[in-house]
Amino acid sequence: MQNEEQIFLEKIDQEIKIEPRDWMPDAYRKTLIRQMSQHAHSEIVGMLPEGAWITRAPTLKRKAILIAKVQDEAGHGLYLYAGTETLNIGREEMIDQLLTGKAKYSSIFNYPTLTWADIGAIGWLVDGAAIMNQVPLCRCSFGPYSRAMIRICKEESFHQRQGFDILLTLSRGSNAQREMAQDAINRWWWPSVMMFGPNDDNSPHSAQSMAWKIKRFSNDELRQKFIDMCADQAKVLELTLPDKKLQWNEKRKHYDFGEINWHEFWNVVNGHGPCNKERMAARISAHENGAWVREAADAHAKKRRAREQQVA
Ligand code: BYC
Repeated sequence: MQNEEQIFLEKIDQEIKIEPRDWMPDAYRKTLIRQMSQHAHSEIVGMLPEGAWITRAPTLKRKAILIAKVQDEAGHGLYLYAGTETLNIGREEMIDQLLTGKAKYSSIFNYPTLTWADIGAIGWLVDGAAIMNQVPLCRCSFGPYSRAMIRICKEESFHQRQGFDILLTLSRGSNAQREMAQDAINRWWWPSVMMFGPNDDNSPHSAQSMAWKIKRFSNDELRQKFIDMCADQAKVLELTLPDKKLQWNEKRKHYDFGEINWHEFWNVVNGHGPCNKERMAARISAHENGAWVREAADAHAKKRRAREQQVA
């Protein structure tokens, strides 16, 4: 084994972070670029379904909270793009990969937000799933990713609390509000369970990513933790999860659950979900309408560089 590779593996073994200037195998770099950029894209596309409710939030307080949450997601996208850039890929290339459909973003953001209760369900379930997946990423072997995740997770836990609070308020409200909350949970439950990705047997990247300590738990391990957490929290909400097979298994000390519809999952991942086209069209339009901002920022940077050169 080459010396550089040996040093890299020893660092992984001893939980020493890999930093951008350290030697790393090309496949490690590529895996991180893939996962981190897809994660960044998910944060940015994830602003769309919730952003649609900013103008329709039921109170001023709920509106202010939702605006803050959506802004947090923009911030998460930016830390993650900046972290990915340390791996030697430019922001423009990453954005191009998203807009041309070469890079993925999370399947969950291809579902519509039909009622205000969906904002509660997204906060409770989608942010809940995100936290379950992302807290272990704070211990990821790549320094910039792990550090970005520490801040992101702090904000995500506030997001989950606000979602739970919306659902609790609706659940304790009128019959119509309670029904709206239940309907949102019915629609968001299975897509949230799918967010963790394919079963371990069908996850081509998991084994290597776990060996490199990028991922700390497998897709199925995280999915099980999420289901266990939600099954208990649903009791507090006095609402139900739409799975007749959901049942505590005393032997496994986990909840058993029903079959996941993998056909639906892959259909959404491959671009045929209810909102894939709408989401991409919104991002393409935002990118085109933002061209003048990029041009102005470039012109400003060029002017500043020229001034600095004159002074030097
Ligand atoms: N959607 O071998 P696998 C958030 C793809 S939360 C679409 O298991 P890996 C937010 C996968 O990319 C959401 N595609 O892959 C929350 C791969 O395809 P490629 C974002 C999926 O990478 C609230 C193929 O299936 N979070 O941001 O080891 C508000 C095989 O999968 C999905 C993250 O990205 C999916 N659900 O594991 C706002 C967390 N699942 O790349 C925002 C970081 C799998 O070969 N990412 N695929 O073409 C991860 O932890 C991992 O990348 C995954 C997948 C667990 C998602």
